[in-house]
Amino acid sequence: MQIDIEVRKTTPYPDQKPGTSGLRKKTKVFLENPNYLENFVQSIFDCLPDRRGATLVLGGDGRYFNRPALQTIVKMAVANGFGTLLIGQGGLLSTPAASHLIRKNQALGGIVLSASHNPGGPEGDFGIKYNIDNGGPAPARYTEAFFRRSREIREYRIARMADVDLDRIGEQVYGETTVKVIDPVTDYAQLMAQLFDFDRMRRALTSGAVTICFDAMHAVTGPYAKRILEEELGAPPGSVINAVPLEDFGGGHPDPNLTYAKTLVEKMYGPEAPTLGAASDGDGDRNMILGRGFFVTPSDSLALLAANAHRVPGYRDGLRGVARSMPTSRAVDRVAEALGIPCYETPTGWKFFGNLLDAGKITLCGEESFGTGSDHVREKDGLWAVLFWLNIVVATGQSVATLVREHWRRFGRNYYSRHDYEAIDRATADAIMTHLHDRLAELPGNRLGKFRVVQADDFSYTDPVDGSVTTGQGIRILLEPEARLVFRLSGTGTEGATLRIYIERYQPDPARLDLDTQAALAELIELAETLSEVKKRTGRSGPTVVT
Ligand code: VG1
Ligand code: CO
Repeated sequence: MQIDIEVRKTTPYPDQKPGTSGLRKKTKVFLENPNYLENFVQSIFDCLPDRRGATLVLGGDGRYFNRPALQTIVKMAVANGFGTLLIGQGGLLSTPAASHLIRKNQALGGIVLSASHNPGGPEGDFGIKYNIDNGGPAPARYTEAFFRRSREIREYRIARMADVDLDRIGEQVYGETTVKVIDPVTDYAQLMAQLFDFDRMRRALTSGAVTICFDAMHAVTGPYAKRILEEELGAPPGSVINAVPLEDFGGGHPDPNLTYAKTLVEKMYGPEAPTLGAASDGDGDRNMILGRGFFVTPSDSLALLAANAHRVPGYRDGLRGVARSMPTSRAVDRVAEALGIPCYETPTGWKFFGNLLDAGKITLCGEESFGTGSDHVREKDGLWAVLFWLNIVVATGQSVATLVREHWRRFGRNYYSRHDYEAIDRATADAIMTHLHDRLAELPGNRLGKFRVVQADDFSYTDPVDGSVTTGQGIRILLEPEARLVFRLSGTGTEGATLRIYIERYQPDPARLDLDTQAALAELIELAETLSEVKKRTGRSGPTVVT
């Protein structure tokens, strides 16, 4: 079939700068600005000289505008000479599944449509991110090139063709391009079966020795969790809740935390709580882990997975190393020390783990923002983390709470909390960061309450693999006795600016492992507020979100 290619004129936008995880904007920005999507997609394609004949993976989290946006991208990919397009049925692919498909099919890359945990719909958010051939988020050298291109773009290419049938599995040929609609779950489920002890997990779940509740929050992980937990591992029907992906996430906020995963949290703190409770976000890369009446912080989760990895078939041979983003608590550092393996500290965002994983320097990595992953893909992976926990629970026969408490007894506990001041105005946010910056030089050696400042800096990172340097990644204040304050601005928001304050304190005393987190951190929280003048400068009485 001969396909007509149209070259259409366009005018550039000044604001298509990818943030921590792709280009994320209000859905309206995509809907109301002519060619907003087309410009960015063509900018990506223009920066990929090898695209002719190459394979591109396409999918999204199913939010509002996912389908029409995919249709446009398919037509543009055809017009730009890609050889094969692999698309998840219904336009769905979780972020980790897309990462796996890119790797498995030696694709040039992939595009995932998602604004992650941000609400969707015409009043919500939409986003687009590009992943490179290792399956991971495009590193800065790519995103900077996309941005540069987007500011000078004058035309884009699109094929004149009917919409593809996104719901029918199979191949459709358009000129030189084969469009393959595939089951979004199968390959991912196979990968999980290679990593975990499915037989043992199946026995525990079908006998009822272990029970689980997984909240898919009406986002992309529903079909994945249904297939793996209920169909393959035999968890009773209904173990996966809110399992149908909806364009508006059922009116919810697909953010797996104590505030938004309400149904699950109520269940886990109620009389009928299952052994393990878990949730994932819009695009399936985040996870929250709960035991009966017990919440596991993401930082502790990473540390515990590292300490117990030898119990899981895929990691039986041990870990080469671990990594965490700078603001993530240092709980995993202690595990690495005990295991005698390196622990790397990277800037926020999964793209910084890619080189370490590719070079075989690390096996596990994670972030405080409910993200955990390993070298099985190049993204954080929500359902993978849940299966990892399930495997550990089944292998040890211990409850989630017992596992965590024993971990604290062995390593000490890193009390940890993040306070977000969301949607403050940009100028105020910048002024707070400048003010903190100005104080960096005078702080070391000073006393702050009962702490002494041992180091204060603006975090910068030199990638140990390619030597690239990333600066301005957040203000760190390291204290003695061991504690830490971190301040940074979010790179995923779509409204004003969000200041994140991360507060951490290490507690080795076995008698003080069961305190309330906010109470245990109260003095440090106050220090952080005084130091940054956040309340005075924003006029707010406190953070909008506490995790
Ligand atoms: C946030 C988190 C960060 C995470 C990023 C993408 O970024 O803090 O750890 O990698 O979201 O997660 P920021 O810049 O707003 O702090 V997701 O699930 O949106 O892909
Ligand atoms: Co996400």
